[in-house]
Amino acid sequence: MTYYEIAKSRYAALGVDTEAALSKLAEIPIGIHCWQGDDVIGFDGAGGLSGGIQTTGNYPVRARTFEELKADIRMAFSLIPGKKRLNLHASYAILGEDAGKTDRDGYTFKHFLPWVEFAKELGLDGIDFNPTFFGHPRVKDGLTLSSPDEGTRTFWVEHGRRCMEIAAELGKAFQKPCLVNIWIPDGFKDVPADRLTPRLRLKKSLDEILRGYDKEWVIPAVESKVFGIGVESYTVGSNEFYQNYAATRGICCLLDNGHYHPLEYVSDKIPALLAFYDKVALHVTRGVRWDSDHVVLFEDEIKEIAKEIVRNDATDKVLIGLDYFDASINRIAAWATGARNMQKALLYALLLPNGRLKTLQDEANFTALMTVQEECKTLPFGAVWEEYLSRCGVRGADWPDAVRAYENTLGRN
Ligand code: RNT
Ligand code: ZN
Repeated sequence: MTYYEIAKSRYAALGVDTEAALSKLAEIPIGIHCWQGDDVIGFDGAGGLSGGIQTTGNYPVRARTFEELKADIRMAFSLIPGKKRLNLHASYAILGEDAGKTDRDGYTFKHFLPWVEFAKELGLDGIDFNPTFFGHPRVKDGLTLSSPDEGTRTFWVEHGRRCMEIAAELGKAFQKPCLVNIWIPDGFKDVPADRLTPRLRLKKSLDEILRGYDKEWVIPAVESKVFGIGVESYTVGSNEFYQNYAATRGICCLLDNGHYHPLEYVSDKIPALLAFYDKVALHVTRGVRWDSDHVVLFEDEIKEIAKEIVRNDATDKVLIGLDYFDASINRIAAWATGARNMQKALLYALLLPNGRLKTLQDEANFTALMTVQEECKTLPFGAVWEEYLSRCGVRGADWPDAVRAYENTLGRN
């Protein structure tokens, strides 16, 4: 018997079908963020990061051009099993002859066509999209959609509207709806005098962005945040603001697990939102003491998040995307580690006797609920994971060797 066959029978004894788990896993798309490859810098030359998000580290060989980023994505994706989507920020526009002439309020689908071609070449499931409301000179006094300066506010509204149009085309190009996530950096470092008016302006701006969007191909989402570096005292787009906004406008909430107080868990928020929303979007990250965007590891909270997706039968309701950026290590290894861990967590959840565990809870058999869950932790999960990688044609534990070999061929610095 092979390692996998032994595992299969071990799981079968618990009533878990490993084959069903493997087929299900292969169907769950993961949105992989383009911005891990270049420290969230982008191509539109608008400037470095600003507004409460920060990349730390200066590991060499980051991708500096479209060609370099494509090569790195190709390499990273070859190490990631399963169904993949590419998550793009508007700042990765390929402006060509429009460079220096067209600003973010003038971007159109043509500036993203080279990305569509690339995603098709890689056989991806689709592209998700994000307006980029940061790292740009038109961010005025730290504000965008909530700015009291009407010229600034309308510039960013127009950017948002353009992005909705681009997203509709992206959706059509892949015949899969495109998730458009709105995150803005707006907030104040110190105690504000007025917490309401900026929120009213944000509400108005969002309404303007959402006016007449293509409901068939675009899934709009709003992402809240508790605080950012330099924006510690007040965040315009807070959790309560966006949850109410999304609920009243029939759009989606995006939960980033780095964006809450350390003892608030996104795994618990997923089922709370599933009770009211048809779809919930995620940014899976790992915050170390703050929203530090460390690489996702195979740790408890990511397992818990995956369990909430799987056992609530919500694999087509929860839109999974990754959002981390570590510039202190090889960026391809960062991409591959986090994306593989998301897949691992989903497989781990798919291999639990979820029906039986729910029954134990309903029967108030809390002793068995605890002991069965504990026993599951030492089942031969690794054998099923390795089987998955080999069926997907993706390298196993020696994958970092491939990254090192690739890195040695680059000669970028
Ligand atoms: C920032 C948000 C946001 C960004 C990306 C680049 O705190 O998490 O989602 O990380 O859009
Ligand atoms: Zn995020």
